[in-house]
Parts: sequence; structure tokens; C-alpha cells
Amino acid sequence: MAIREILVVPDPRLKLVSKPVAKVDDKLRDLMDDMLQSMYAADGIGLAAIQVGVPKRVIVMDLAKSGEAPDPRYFVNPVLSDPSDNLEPYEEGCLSVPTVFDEVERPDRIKIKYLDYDGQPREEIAEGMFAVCIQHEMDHLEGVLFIDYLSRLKRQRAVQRVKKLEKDKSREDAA
Ligand code: GNR
Ligand code: NI
Repeated sequence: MAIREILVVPDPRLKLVSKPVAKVDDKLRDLMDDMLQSMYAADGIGLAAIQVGVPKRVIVMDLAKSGEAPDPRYFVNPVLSDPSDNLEPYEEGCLSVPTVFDEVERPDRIKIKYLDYDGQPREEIAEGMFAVCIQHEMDHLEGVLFIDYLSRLKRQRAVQRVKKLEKDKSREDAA
């Protein structure tokens, strides 16, 4: 297992549309293991493969609260359907847009079909934080970030903020 670097804006790879996975095999499980470890290391609750530079339709997630037992979840080739009419706002963040948080409205309930860690087909209804997170991660598979739902001004500010953060970080590393 290895911790992989998480891409941040404005990396153009974050805009790619990810490709379906042909087979859930050991190589894909290695990727999912690395993604989960990288997500935990970055204190995230979800991660899409493109965030570590791999344009495949793979998501990992762990919504366990701190102090609770870990609850790793894996979603391969996920498909969402039957969104509720009711939208709920939630203050979102993204490991690819560090330190930026803003409100996004999404359906509060949605159906999800996917293949699990063993390649078995599964179907669930997502609600609450699960609904927020799975829709945020599905957007990554389409090259969409939560800041794309904000005003152009807010989006530009967000990207500038991350650019500065990265610049300051690379200066620190050099010093
Ligand atoms: O760690 C994360 N927290 C989060 C908070 C609110 C809404 C969505 C998320 S997902 C994010 C990790 C991430 O960037 N996944 O793509
Ligand atoms: Ni994200």
C-alpha cells in the first residue's frame, strides 16, 4: 500500500471524464487500497480515483465519525438515479480544493448502483451525508468540482487561494 499525492486545482486532470472499469481485479483493489490510505492520510471522507491522477470510475469513502470503527466503502462504476425532488444545502469541501468551503444544494436522497470491492453488483439508497458525498464524488468522475456550482468570482478566488497555498508550501519545502 502507498500514499499517493492528491491533485489540486487548477490541475487539468481534474477536468477529465473518468473511464469505466472493465474488471474488478487485484490491480484495481491495489488502487482502491492506496486511495483509501491516501484519503485517511489527508483526513478526507471520500476520494475519486482521478484525485490521485487515475481516470477510472472508482470511489472510496468512509463516513465513520472520529472515535468510531473505520467503515471503508468502495464504489466501482457507480450509477446514480431517482434523485429526490427535495434539495438540501451542505457546506462542502474537497481535498483537491484545500481550505475552501462553501454551500452546495443537492438532492437529499438518491439511488446508487455499483460494483463493490469484490466486483459484486450492489444497490442502495443514499441519504444524509452519504447522499452528499456520493454526489460530490460522482461529479469528480465527470470532471466536475463543487466550486463549479459557485459564482465565477467565488470559483476564481478559490483557485487563486489554492495556488497561493501551494506556492507558499513549495517555498517552505525549498527553505
Ligand atoms: O473530505 C471531504 N469532505 C467533504 C465534506 C463535505 C462534502 C463533501 C466532502 S468530500 C471531501 C473529500 C473529497 O474531496 N472527495 O472528493
Ligand atoms: Ni472532492
